Amino acid sequence: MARLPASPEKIIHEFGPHLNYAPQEGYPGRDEPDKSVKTHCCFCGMQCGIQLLVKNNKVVGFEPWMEFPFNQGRLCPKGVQRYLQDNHPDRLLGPLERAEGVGFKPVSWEHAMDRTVSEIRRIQQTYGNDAFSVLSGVSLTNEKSYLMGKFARVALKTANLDYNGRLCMVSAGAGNKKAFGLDRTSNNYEDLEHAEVIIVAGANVSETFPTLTHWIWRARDNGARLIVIDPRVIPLARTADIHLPVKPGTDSALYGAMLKYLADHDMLDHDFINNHTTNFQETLDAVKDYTLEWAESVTGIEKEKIQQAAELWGKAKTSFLLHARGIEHHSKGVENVLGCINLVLATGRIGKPYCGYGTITGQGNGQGGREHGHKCDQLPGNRDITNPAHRQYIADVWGIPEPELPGKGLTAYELIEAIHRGEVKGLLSICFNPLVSLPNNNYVREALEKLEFYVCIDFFLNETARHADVVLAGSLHEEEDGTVTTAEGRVVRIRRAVTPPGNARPDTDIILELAERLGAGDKFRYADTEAIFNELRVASKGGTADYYGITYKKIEDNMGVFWPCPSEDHPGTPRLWEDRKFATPDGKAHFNPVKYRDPGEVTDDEYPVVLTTGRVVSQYLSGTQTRRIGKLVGLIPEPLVEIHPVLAAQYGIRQRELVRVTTRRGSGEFPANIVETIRKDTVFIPYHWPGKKSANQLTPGTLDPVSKIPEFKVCACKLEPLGKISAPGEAHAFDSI
Ligand SMILES: Nc1nc2c(c(=O)[nH]1)N[C@H]1C(S)=C(S)[C@@H](COP(=O)(O)OP(=O)(O)OC[C@H]3O[C@@H](n4cnc5c(=O)[nH]c(N)nc54)[C@H](O)[C@@H]3O)O[C@H]1N2
Ligand SMILES: Nc1nc2c(c(=O)[nH]1)N[C@H]1C(S)=C(S)[C@@H](COP(=O)(O)OP(=O)(O)OC[C@H]3O[C@@H](n4cnc5c(=O)[nH]c(N)nc54)[C@H](O)[C@@H]3O)O[C@H]1N2
Ligand code: SF4
Ligand SMILES: [Mo]
Repeated sequence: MARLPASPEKIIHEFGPHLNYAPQEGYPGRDEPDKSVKTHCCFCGMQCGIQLLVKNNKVVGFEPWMEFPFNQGRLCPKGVQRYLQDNHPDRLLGPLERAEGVGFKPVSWEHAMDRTVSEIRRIQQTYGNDAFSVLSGVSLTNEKSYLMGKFARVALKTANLDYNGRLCMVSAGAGNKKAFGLDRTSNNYEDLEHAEVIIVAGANVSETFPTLTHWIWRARDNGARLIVIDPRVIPLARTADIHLPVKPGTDSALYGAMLKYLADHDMLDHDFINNHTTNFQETLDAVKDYTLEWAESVTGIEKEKIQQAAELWGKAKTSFLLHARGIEHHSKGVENVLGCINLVLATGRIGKPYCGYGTITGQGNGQGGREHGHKCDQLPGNRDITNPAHRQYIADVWGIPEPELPGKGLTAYELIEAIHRGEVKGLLSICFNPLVSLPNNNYVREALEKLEFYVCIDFFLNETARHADVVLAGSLHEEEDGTVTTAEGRVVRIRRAVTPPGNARPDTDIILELAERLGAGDKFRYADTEAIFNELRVASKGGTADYYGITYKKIEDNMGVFWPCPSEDHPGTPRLWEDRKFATPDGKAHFNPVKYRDPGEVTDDEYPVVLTTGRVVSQYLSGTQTRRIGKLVGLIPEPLVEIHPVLAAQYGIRQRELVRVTTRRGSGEFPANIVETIRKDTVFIPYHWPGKKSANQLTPGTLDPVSKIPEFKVCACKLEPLGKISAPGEAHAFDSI
């Protein structure tokens, strides 16, 4: 069969909307689907609208959902293949239990639940409640995210609950809260369209948020100037007006120097700074020595380019600054974010038409999932678990005495460290694959082996689940109703298209039954998913992430509602801060001083090359879902190490030669991809693969002191050519774990 073109627009135009449904050679007699269900893609934070085609309780294809305002039918290569997960032969069809000699054996739900609950009880009675921990994830809907927070605090009574957003949005969240008192992008993406200047910092939009590229192209068509800040000439940078190839780990020096330049050349919005912000002078003082020459010496970017970027940004009337993990996955992640926010506040261009700022949320429900309380320091509505008034409010909603509500627990990587030290003995994970996604994963593996009991809820046996004692077969995105919140802050409806196959069960049913068996059933009785959402609405009421006025009906009627939405007659808030009242206690936006400091690990004679890690367009996160879809595997079958020709020549590395990349944590072998699109001192490896192909064998467990995000984006490595040319796809993606 002919290979399909990668461009989704091309697919739709050339093949028509019935692409996956149209009878094809070799599949005669495929007839009309029973129904088409309007829902959203299960992958990234764009949450593109899609219609799933269902036949005999199976998803058999898709059609674009043209009316959904954000993507208007457009989908990326992952979006058009996502439906292939449903009937995948690896799908878990019932609970499993570890069995000596055979790996796992199927068991009944009764047995799996009994064993799980008795192990939880044993561990908590022996070592205390906090010795049993939970790791959750934000591919889960708002309802399930909320439920996991309540389940951990009310049914398990443990403080030790955290989530995979800890690897993702927490630096941005902490920075946004410091500056604005609230954690959401300021404007919806339609405001990109008429922005005069757009900065994209550490975000490979074309590969990681492909459908967002459309809004940037719309702006370009309208004459927008584009500044891309990335150590690589990413696809978006090819046509940028200015590309700043920053040395990984040095962004805050760049933003500091740009701020000083704006101040020195009086390109500031004095009225906005004086009336609506605090801390400007202290922030400026912090960068008083940050000349363009100094910034060039730290970041490796020519000073003329920094000056051009500052001039463009300083003189614009409208603008949008977007960033993602490239600046956030650092031990200075929060400082980098604040450096960007300082540039936005200095020019007052926020919360006005075509003037916006925001982090681009990564995971499908990365936005909603970071608001409703499955973070170790957070209660629903983005409330603070250490704030007595916030605790009392949530304890009342949950019907428990406030002192029974556990306090702040450990963050995700700290939890792994506590397991490694033997302090935490049990783990329940859902929607998280830490063995592939956490840094220094040889250390993570050692920790997993020390657990006395580990239970995992997933629909595939991911790499971490292979270390579990019990695996509970849960549900895919399209197997439960619910809501998610897109990267823009728009709360949308996920509609159930099919029910779980075989003996698999909806995640919600599994969590509710565990709560029942743990003796907390009276706090966990809901008629349906909407009832969970209605409780979440009340729990979020009055918090900064206020969903109280959002109902399922309102979402249906409007194709989504933007939070905050405090009352049922409130239309929702696509653009924040139009009234210039920020969510901080004093109502002002806060500048924050940022001094440059080195990353956690710098290069030296032994480890002379910078290593950074990230993504490719065809794979998603730890790859559990996308490494199972043939066409996506076909696009990029294995991770390649990107090396500049000059660096390759220095080591005598040839194209596709296997290269051993070694850091202080470990080493892996990757075929070389020699490209001119990367800095000469830096190599890049995508992280979606396990085992010997895992980038996270190499990355350090250094954390940002505030957000506790790991420093995935910079460490020091050495390179060694192995003399063997590897044919494309030869190194198998599923080798040992
Ligand atoms: N195809 C695909 N799309 C995805 C995902 C996926 O796994 N695959 N995951 C989703 C999720 S959860 C997330 S978080 C997002 C992530 O989206 P992005 O943040 O766009 O993705 P990354 O590839 O991790 O990193 C982005 C860029 O940061 C650059 N970078 C590295 N170090 C630095 C630095 O020090 N400074 C600067 N300025 N840039 C640097 C890298 O070269 C890279 O191009 O993508 C979402 N979308
Ligand atoms: N080196 C390096 N490491 C990184 C990054 C990087 O840039 N570089 N990026 C980091 C980032 S930004 C992120 S977000 C993390 C992501 O890391 P993870 O969260 O560990 O990655 P996922 O692949 O999403 O793992 C989620 C698991 O949840 C399952 N799942 C998905 N949806 C559902 C559901 O609805 N119900 C249930 N029960 N299970 C579900 C999937 O099958 C999968 O096994 O990785 C981080 N790790
Ligand atoms: S851009 Fe994101 S949400 Fe849209 S189709 Fe691609 S992976 Fe899915
Ligand atoms: Mo992420």
